[in-house]
Amino acid sequence: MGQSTSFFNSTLDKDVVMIGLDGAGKTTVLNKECLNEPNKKTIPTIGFNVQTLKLGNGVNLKVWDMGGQTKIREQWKHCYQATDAIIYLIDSSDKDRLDESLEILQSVILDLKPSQVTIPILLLLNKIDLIKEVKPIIRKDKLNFYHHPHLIRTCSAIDEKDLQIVDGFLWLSGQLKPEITFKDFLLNLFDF
Ligand SMILES: Nc1nc2c(ncn2[C@@H]2O[C@H](COP(=O)(O)OP(=O)(O)OP(=O)(O)O)[C@@H](O)[C@H]2O)c(=O)[nH]1
Ligand SMILES: [Mg+2]
Repeated sequence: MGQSTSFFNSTLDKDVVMIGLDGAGKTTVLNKECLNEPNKKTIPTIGFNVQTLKLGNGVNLKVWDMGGQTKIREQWKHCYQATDAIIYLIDSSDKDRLDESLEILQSVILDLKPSQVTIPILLLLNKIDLIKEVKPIIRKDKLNFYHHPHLIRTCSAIDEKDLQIVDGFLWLSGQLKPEITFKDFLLNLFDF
């Protein structure tokens, strides 16, 4: 009995790489969700920051916040080709770089390893507080997620009341939690 409790209560650690163009708000998201400090001042990330988010639902997300400046983007590949999930941030108020940002996301999706064909992707359209009129900015012909489960959310990382981001993180953790099959249940019950 004790064993089955620990079997079903065991916590998984999963890697999540957070990428997007410089200034999209990645570090602000990390500060908001992992440190509970949405208003903490940020500086451009050189390299990466990492924090573990414990959601209390059996999956701990180790979130790798990568710098988005052009030079640093060369380093993304080493991380996204080894990750369990991707969070991609877009600054929705930066209309001039929207196409560039979508093209980069598309190239990342196409560059994932065959073993990653179904890793989940959370697309956060950030800085929604700076937009007067919320219109759909992602056209289906501009972005193909192929077989990746994906969720698109609009959000504001500086807004303490914004629940869209945590909702996205919960969705990711749900995607990363293995389904417990009846066979697993029986094997655990009889201690195989
Ligand atoms: N108005 C508004 N500003 C935001 C939001 N999210 C982030 N910012 C601001 O945008 C600026 C850049 O945010 P960062 O979190 O440093 O961006 P980043 O994606 O980590 O940038 P790099 O580290 O250079 O890749 C900061 O001044 C943030 O306060 C948001 O939702 N709304
Ligand atoms: Mg940063």
